[in-house]
Amino acid sequence: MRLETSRGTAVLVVLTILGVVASALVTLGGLVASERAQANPSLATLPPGCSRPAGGFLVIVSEYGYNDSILEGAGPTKAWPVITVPLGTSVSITVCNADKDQYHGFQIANYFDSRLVSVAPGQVLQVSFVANRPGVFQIYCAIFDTIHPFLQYGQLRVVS
Ligand SMILES: [Cu+2]
Repeated sequence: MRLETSRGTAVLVVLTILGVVASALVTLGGLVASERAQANPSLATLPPGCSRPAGGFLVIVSEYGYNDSILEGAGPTKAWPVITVPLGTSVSITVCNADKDQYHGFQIANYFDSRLVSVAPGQVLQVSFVANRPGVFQIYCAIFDTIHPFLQYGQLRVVS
């Protein structure tokens, strides 16, 4: 009986220690992520011509994803980046690849997916279309790159 109790206590102590370590790691991870965001070198070295089009949207692709989607925690439960436009809008999106050494893809389901698009390091891509179909459309990368799984959670929301 005594043994059972102390074994239970020992398990509780181990679990408590694991909990403390886990929360410390989460805190540390958050700090590191925000430091990396602040120190993000891609923002200092945008390709020439990389600016938000008048009335439009700017997407910067870097080793941190689409507009830092990795640092933002983009995933199955969090869309990032999200572009919302009213139905019938002429949409302009400038996509800049600020990554120094990798190609990254850019597609929008239904609106910009008739061919495979890869953006070279330092390249700026202009995308325009009329948002003539309402709904939620995935913004994603369709070519191989090392951060590919993180480039799947953008959304275009066309609202009527
Ligand atoms: Cu990819």
